Amino acid sequence: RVTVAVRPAASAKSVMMADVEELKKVVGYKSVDDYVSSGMVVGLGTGSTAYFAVERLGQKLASGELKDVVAIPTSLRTKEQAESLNIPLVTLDTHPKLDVAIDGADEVDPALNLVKGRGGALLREKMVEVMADKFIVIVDDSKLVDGLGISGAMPVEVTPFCWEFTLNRLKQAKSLTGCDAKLRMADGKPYVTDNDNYIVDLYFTEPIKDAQAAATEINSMVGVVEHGLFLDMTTAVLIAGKNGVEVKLK
Ligand code: ABF
Repeated sequence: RVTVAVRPAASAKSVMMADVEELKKVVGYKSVDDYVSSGMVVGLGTGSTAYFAVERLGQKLASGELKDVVAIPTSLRTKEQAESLNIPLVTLDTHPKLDVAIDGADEVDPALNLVKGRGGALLREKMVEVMADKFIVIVDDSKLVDGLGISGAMPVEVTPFCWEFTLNRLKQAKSLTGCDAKLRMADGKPYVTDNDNYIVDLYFTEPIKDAQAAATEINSMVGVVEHGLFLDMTTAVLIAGKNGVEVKLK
């Protein structure tokens, strides 16, 4: 009797997931290959796409292809990944200027403005990325949107103190008409960021009309720490799709 082991056919979803992972890896690796040189100070983003940029940097330092690079992580989980790869880490305190920062995004609009923060790391990401001479965004093509705020949450990091007061002010904001606001939860409790703050996620039924006005109004609220609109910051977006990588320059 011969038993033939039959490998279960990969489901369409698992094939698709594998494809997306491959796309993330392609742009993650390319961002380091194209934009990181020896001697640079590099900002390391957070998320499953930025994960591959960190992996590539670790490889090139280990092989000696890159030398004398120091990096600033944008989250505790990126810090842990970088430490596991022996990437030398510094902070903004000693290195307030960076040559390049590389990070993922949740949404990219035609003007290369971004929504970021669904991974919960928006405050440290924005602090690091505004100080970089070049900010390189790495995405698969599912992140491209016609207008910001339509594919999911637009995160706002808020102080835990009177978070509900701040949530209600966000709901009533003139520039955020029609938005719903929800406290981000994890395991039945409020999600807590690396900075011990909470996140209020804003949800829109149509694209944010004036992202700059929205950013200004959100920033004017004292209980708000930071928000996920990354405007006029992008230098280049590397977009991985089935036909390869497209590079969009600001
Ligand atoms: C991080 O990357 C977050 O700002 C953003 O939410 C996330 C996107 O994650 P992924 O690359 O896993 O889609 O920068």
